[in-house]
Amino acid sequence: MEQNLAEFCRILPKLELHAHLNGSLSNQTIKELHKTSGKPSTEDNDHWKSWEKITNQIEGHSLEECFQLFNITQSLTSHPAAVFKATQDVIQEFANDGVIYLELRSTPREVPGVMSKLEYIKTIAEAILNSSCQGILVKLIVSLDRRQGKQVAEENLDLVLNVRHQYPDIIVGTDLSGDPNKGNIDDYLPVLERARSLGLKLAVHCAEIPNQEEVMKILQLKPERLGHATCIHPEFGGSETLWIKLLQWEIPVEICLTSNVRCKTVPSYAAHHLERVIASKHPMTLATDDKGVFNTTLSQEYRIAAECFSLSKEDLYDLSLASVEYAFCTELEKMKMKDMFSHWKKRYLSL
Ligand code: 6MZ
Repeated sequence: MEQNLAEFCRILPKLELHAHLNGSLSNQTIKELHKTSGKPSTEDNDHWKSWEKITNQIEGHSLEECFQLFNITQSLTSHPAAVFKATQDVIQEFANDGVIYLELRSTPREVPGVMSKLEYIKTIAEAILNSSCQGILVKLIVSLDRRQGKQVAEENLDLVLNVRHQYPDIIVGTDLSGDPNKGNIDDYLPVLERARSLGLKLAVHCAEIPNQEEVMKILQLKPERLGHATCIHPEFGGSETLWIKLLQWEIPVEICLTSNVRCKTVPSYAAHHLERVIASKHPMTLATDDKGVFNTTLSQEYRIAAECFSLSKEDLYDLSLASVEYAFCTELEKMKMKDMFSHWKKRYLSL
């Protein structure tokens, strides 16, 4: 059964390990949330206009502009019903794109008088638990925002620890994210260590922009996964020492091609650090980061990787299958996914 590349990438079972909830909202979800938001329409319209204008810019935008876009979607997921709907819509959209395993991440957020941080996290977990979407397993990673300071990070971790026992199969890890130009990594290393000591897996945004000292500290933490890992190789603003450490410690990297190109942290797809990662056979997974903001899908990321780095369909299959090892789920869940991959291979890839 021969498919064209785009269709092959869509039906290929895939794992999405790096997706921020509020960056992943589709235009459809945003429109629907708008309609029911009940906010003064002028404010809503302004948000909507700048959203459409910026996400449609093919040539991309700066990291700073990206971070303004998150404020727009976050203004719509400002009460529990909207958070619930947003979560379920995102799950459905990933499933429609052939994603069989999704780790959604989101930063606890409160809206005074409307929603506490605890309600925010619980609402996402409930939306996952009650999703009627078939064929996709979903987990939650709670993000710590590097713009918010160490006290908020500690408070957010306490919150996670309080609520985790209610959702032991869903809340699996912690992420450090947020504008890489802001914050000091030293403030967050102790809280990440504490999260790990209490059984949470760590996914840490790393080297989205050059910062050799910070990157070394994150590598030394040895998180389970690194987000982006852009400026680690010496040709990408890192250094030989950092690159060697990354390879030596075999920390899997979450590669977000379109996100990096559109935020201009890499010059183009062809000049993306994925080439170095592939050449070194370093563990990695492809991810969307913010599929709404960057107007992409996971299957599109697979297709772009195949076209830019001459990957065959077998390579794409192997790449997707390898992601199972890096997922924050149980060994039994991994076994079931591997089983499902081998059935799929027999059907679609047997030569
Ligand atoms: C760093 C990012 C990011 O948490 O409200 N976020 N952090 N680098 C990126 N690369 C572009 N993309 C998204 O989702 C939005 C939040 O995710 C983080 C930012 O903190 C952003 O505010 P949630 O669901």
